Amino acid sequence: MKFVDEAKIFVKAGDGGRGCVSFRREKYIPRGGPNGGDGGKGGDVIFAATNRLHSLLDFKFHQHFKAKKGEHGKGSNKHGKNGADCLVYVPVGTILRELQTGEILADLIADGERFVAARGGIGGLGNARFASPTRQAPRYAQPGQPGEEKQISLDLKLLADLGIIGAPNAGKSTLLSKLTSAKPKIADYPFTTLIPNLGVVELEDYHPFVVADIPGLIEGAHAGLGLGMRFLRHIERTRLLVHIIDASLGPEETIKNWQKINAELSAYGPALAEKTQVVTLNKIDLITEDDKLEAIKAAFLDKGCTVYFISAATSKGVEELKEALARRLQQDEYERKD
Ligand SMILES: Nc1nc2c(ncn2[C@@H]2O[C@H](COP(=O)(O)OP(=O)(O)OP(=O)(O)O)[C@@H](O)[C@H]2O)c(=O)[nH]1
Ligand SMILES: [Mg+2]
Repeated sequence: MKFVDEAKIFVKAGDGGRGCVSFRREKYIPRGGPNGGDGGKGGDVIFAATNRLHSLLDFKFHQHFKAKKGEHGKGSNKHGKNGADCLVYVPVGTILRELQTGEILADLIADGERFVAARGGIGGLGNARFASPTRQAPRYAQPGQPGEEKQISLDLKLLADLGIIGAPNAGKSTLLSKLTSAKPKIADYPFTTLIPNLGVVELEDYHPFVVADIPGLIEGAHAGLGLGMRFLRHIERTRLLVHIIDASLGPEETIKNWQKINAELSAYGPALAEKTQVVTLNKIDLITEDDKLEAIKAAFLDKGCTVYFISAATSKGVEELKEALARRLQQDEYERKD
């Protein structure tokens, strides 16, 4: 599947229909009054956010969106029909900006949320509207107004409650597959995940929450190494991060890896560096001596950090972690409401 998170498009709302100039012509009524109807309103271009889309891929192939024109007014006081709106579906999490100025027009964050990006022109009035005692046969009507047009940039930042970060091959996707019903690609080589994966955690007694698994980070990502930091934008809006580290490498390596990734997050900016992290040490099935685990735990405690131990492969510790994450997110929700 291709993943696209940026696009540029052009939108044009429908022009309003022209008002009509017309007069009643009937037998035995030699000089009928004006009866030109009004033009219809042009359609709007409306963006609608949907949970069914997760990428802006469609916009690579389709960049022009036009709503229909309003119909012109007709004789016998018939008004033109309004032009149909043009509905453009985008994934939840899409930010719309005016291309030239960069000004944010809308940030669609809820399923079903809508935004009118370009308004259709109103229809012109027909000559019937201009009749007055002194001007009984007006020979003019209004033109319709043009529909708005804009160049818009679309910028997708996925919305997830929880982001899973870590080095390549640490087990991020395996954890996602154990926490949710998502089926991401899992393999024993770095950069298996090339695009973000999303899943939903459903636990009794807790609100469901969305988890995002992104491609692995490596030292130098801020300078463009590996897949770089291109995908970090998709966890910018999370409330909590799970930082997963392969613990089978021993205490020193584990701490070092953790710090390297944190340095990359800091290079990206404070938004991610300051997010709360749940440090999760994975692959404990590969560690046979208990004292090794203790040493790792102590090393992290030394840094002021409590850790979770899991084996994403065997599921050991995964249920406990899942519940802890659900609890923290719920707590965070309550604190926000206070
Ligand atoms: N022994 C063991 N292997 C694991 C565990 N978790 C994941 N693995 C293996 O580690 C390899 C990498 O797992 P992934 O889940 O693809 O890792 P990732 O962090 O998503 O990797 P990228 O997408 O490349 O960044 C796979 O071969 C997994 O089967 C674990 O708890 N124990
Ligand atoms: Mg992966």
